Amino acid sequence: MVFGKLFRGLKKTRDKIAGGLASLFGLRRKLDEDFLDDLEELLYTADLGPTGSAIVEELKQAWKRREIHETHEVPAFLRGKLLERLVGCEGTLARAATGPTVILVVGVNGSGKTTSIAKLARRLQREGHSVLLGAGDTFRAAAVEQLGMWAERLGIDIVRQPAGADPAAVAYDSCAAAKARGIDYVIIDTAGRLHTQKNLMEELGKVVRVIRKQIPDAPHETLQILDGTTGQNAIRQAQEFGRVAEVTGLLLAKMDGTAKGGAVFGIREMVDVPVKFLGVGEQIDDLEPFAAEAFVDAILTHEPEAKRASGGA
Ligand SMILES: Nc1nc2c(ncn2[C@@H]2O[C@H](COP(=O)(O)OP(=O)(O)OP(=O)(O)O)[C@@H](O)[C@H]2O)c(=O)[nH]1
Ligand SMILES: [Mg+2]
Repeated sequence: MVFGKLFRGLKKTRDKIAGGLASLFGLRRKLDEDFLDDLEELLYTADLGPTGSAIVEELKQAWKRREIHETHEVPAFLRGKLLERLVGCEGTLARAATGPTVILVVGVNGSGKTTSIAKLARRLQREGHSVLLGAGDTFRAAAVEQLGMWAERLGIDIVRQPAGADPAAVAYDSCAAAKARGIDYVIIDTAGRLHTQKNLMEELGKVVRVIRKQIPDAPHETLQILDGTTGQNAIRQAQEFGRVAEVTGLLLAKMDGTAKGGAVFGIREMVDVPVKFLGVGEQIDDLEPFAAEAFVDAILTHEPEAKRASGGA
């Protein structure tokens, strides 16, 4: 088990889940209906939603079939059931067969799009890839500036136009520049929008169409950035967005700022798009590719245990 950035970033969720479980086990050593009720309530408050109830029901059946007898067997059972639900979620990005890979980044206002783009760019850069950013949020001058600042800090190319320009034109130019310069990844920012804003959703459709004029099989990824602090509400946001845009992956930002990290399970269950990355802080390196085991361990490992395992630091 690794106690790195992800582990630190998920502290609030872990305090809720692992901390809650520890006190539950301290309180009740006997596995009975009361324990199961308390466990269900705990998982509910940790924002696991229907997933929590479903797992407790499975636990109840296992207990009735006498496969499980005591509370100390519960953590391993939970771990297995939680992992089962994350099958298919992994931190890998699609890659173009040849030429630039295009990643289009979408989401509602303030979800963490621009910051996450900078983090992704940094990650790809560290893996040895060349990256170009497209400042497709032409809605506000400040948005172009924000991306420009990150590009400068990272020393990577950015394609931009003055505020008010057509975002599709920026996307088109970005893809053209990436092809001409032999760039590996193009990441295109977009203005925040709600799925209900018909014109803005159509604008997104246009962005995709012009990207395809340059690179026919692009965008290779359309990443929707979700604000992790919204917990279960992120489910609806992803479902609704997914109905109007071809989202291929989810990035949950601001996971460090919430105890509602359990929402990942509901998202996985209710949205047919894999969680690919987690944002765990405001710094450039605070991005973690999603890994089911690391995630489950980071929310289930009670802190004193973690300290023992990591040498008491
Ligand atoms: N703590 C924390 N803050 C984050 C994370 N990701 C983004 N933020 C913060 O969230 C705020 C909004 O981030 P932006 O990247 O500007 O969000 P956006 O979706 O581009 O916003 P708009 O362009 O206005 O729609 C900023 O203050 C970021 O620093 C994260 O993983 N953790
Ligand atoms: Mg932005």
